[in-house]
Amino acid sequence: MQQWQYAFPSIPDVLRQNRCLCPCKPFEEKEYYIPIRRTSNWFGAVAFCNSAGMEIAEVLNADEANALRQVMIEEESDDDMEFFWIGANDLGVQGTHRWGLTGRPVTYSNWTVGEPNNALSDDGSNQTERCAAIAKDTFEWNDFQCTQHKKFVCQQFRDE
Ligand SMILES: [Ca+2]
Repeated sequence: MQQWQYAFPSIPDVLRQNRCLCPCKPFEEKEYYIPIRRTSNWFGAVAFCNSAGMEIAEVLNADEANALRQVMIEEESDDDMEFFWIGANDLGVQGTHRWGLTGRPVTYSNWTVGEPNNALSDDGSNQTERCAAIAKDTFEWNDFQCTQHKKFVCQQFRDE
């Protein structure tokens, strides 16, 4: 599995500033893409989507959730337990989830019961879970340590 290595230490600072760095068009039709055979930590996923002219995926309502579900169903995989990074995170203020680099608050969500639990890592690094991923089998969300490597979902607006 090819892994995307990318140092992007400024993202938490950017998120704390709560600025919109991406095209902020929440009501336009968009498409989701899952880069084939590529995994990354959450920061690298953001960077990869941006480098491809896209953004880390936002899921703003039930219609978008259904669209993302279709893309995930079509994604070939041997592991039904896979998770895919999406843009939701609480890197800026713990417990307050926002989308990617747009800073939009997370209003629609589909957290698994008991999530996000902001769990503490067991590797002694003192990291907690600040970045969200969506499950391939249930389409429910869970928060994970942002440094974990997972597949991820980008989005692109159709008129661009
Ligand atoms: Ca969690």
